[in-house]
Formats: sequence, structure tokens, C-alpha cells
Amino acid sequence: MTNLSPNLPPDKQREMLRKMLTIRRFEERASDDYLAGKIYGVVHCYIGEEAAAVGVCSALDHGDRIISTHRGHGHCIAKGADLKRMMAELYGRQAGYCKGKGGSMHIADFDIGMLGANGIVAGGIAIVTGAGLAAQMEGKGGVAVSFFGDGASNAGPFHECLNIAATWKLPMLYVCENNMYAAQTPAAATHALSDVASRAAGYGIPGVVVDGNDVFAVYQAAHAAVERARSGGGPTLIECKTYRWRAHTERRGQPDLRDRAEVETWMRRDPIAMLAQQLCEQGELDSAGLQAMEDEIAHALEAAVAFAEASPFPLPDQAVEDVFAS
Ligand SMILES: Cc1ncc(C[n+]2csc(CCOP(=O)(O)OP(=O)(O)O)c2C)c(N)n1
Ligand SMILES: [Mg+2]
Repeated sequence: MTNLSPNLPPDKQREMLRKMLTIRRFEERASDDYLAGKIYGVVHCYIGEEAAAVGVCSALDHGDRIISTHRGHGHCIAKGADLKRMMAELYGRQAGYCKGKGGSMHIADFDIGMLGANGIVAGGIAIVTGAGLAAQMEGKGGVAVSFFGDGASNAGPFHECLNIAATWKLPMLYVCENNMYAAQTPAAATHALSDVASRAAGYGIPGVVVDGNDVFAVYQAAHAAVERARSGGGPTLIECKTYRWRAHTERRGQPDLRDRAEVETWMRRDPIAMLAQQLCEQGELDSAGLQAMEDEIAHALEAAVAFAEASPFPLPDQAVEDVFAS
């Protein structure tokens, strides 16, 4: 079972569940609509990893900034992105966050501190380290958060950015979502350490391993790291041990070479079911409350799809608008 819930108001705990459930249902809809040919490009589902995004973003303020990855819908929703504009972007419509010209991996909303998903593995780490430097220079106590995968932790930007962020004591959280695979490649085939968090020692910063399926464990680690960052203590590396339930992408026929028993073991540790059960045991939720939450999310997703479908596709002559360099 999960650890003890932190001293959080029941409303906030229910809000964490609502966000995780919204991510799950959004991803299910995105997958269905992708396979039905309504969504173009690539969709990488975040199903199974919802506690990582929500646990971290629940410890942030509105003005704090995050950056995401190719598997970015969960981070967007956790930071408060608009489901309608997200769905419209996936549908490739003008009303989308990127005017329908970017798709799943190009959703950003600067107004909520979401600096963007990123199709380049480890690419976001360097961008958001710049946001950490900006936050330090602004001097208003803001923090910046980099989400990235275990695969990205093998790439140069991870090491370069941790080094400079540690040296300059930037107000940063580096959050590794270790789902044990980079596409089809097991983590053990690409690095010799069992914990990515141990790499923090090489840069002189704290490295923390948490159960990435336990939203309160993630929240507590993130909260401590945010306090440290805001008070000038510098960055923390948090490794969330988690697992994706789906294949790497939603493409039809996409191979999934993972051991089915391993997948099923992790699915039994469903972060959403664990949280719902805990809230029920604490008397903060009942089955009617859970159903009401499901109904509200289903309604919001129907509205998001209707919004997307009502918006036109971008026109050919809009292709070169918003292009800043070539
Ligand atoms: C620089 C770069 N190299 C390779 C790829 C192809 N690619 C896309 S996702 C991915 C795996 C990333 O694994 P990880 O960082 O663990 O994230 P996860 O997919 O597990 O969330 C790879 C190799 C890419 N998009 N960018
Ligand atoms: Mg991975």
C-alpha cells in the first residue's frame, strides 16, 4: 500500500486524484482516437506514470516553470493546461496550442509555466536549466523543473546541466521518470547503476529515489526539493521509479518486447487505484464521489473533442507563419 498521506487538506488530495484520473482518461481517449485515424503524428501515452507528474506539480506554485518530454500530456495536465486546446493540438486543428502545426510533442503554455513538450530526448533539460537561471536572476523565489526519462539520463545535456546547475546553485528539480525502458531498450543495457539518483553524487547535489507510483511519496520529495531550491540550496535530482503500461507509442503494430508478467506486476500497483483506495480508507472519498469525478472528467473530455472537431485544420499558407528561423 501507499505511504502515509502528507499533511495535506482533503481537497488538495482529491484534486491530486482528479488530475491523475484526468490524465488517464485523456490518454485513453488520445489512444482510441489515434488508432481510429483522427489524430496524426505520434502519441506516447503516460498511462501508469500519472503519480510522478501530479506529485511534483502539486508541490509547485503557478509561476514555477516546468519542461516536459515526448511523453508530455501528463505534465501539461498536471500543470493546469486546457484540455480543449490540448485535444485540438492532437487533432491538428487551428484552435490547438500550436495552431495544429505541432501535434502531441509540441504543447506549451507559458501562461501556466509549461515551457513545452519536446521530441528531442534530453532536449528539454538544457532549455529548462535556462529557466532555472532566469528564476535565479529574477530573484522572486521561482523554481524550474525538468522532467525526463531514464534514457535521457544517459545523454550529454543531463550531465552538463546538472553540473552547471549544481555549481551555480540554480533553483531546479531534475525529475527522472525511470520507467525502466528507453523505447525497447531496458535501462540495465544502457547504464551500470541501478539508481539514476546515484548520479547526483557526481555533481555534489542530493539524489533521491522515490516510489513513482505513490503520489504522496513523490509530493513529499518534490516539496522538500522545492523548499531547498527556493531557499538558495540549489538543485535536487529526484528519481521516480515507475512504469508505462502501454507500448512506447500508440502506433498500431508497435512491438512491446517487455515481459508480460512484468507489465502485469506493475499494473497491479496502479497509482490511481492506490490513491483512490487510500482516500476512501481515510474517509475523504466514497464510491459516489469517485463516480462524480469520473463523470465530470468524461464530460470535460467530450467537450474537448467537440472543441477540437469544430476547429478547422491549418491552411497551407499558414505553414510558414510563426517560423522564427530556418
Ligand atoms: C536525441 C534523440 N534520440 C533518439 C530519439 C528517439 N527516441 C524517442 S523516445 C526514445 C526513448 C526515450 O526513453 P526515456 O528517456 O527513458 O523516456 P520514456 O520514453 O521511457 O518515457 C528514443 C530513443 C529522439 N527522439 N531523440
Ligand atoms: Mg524510460
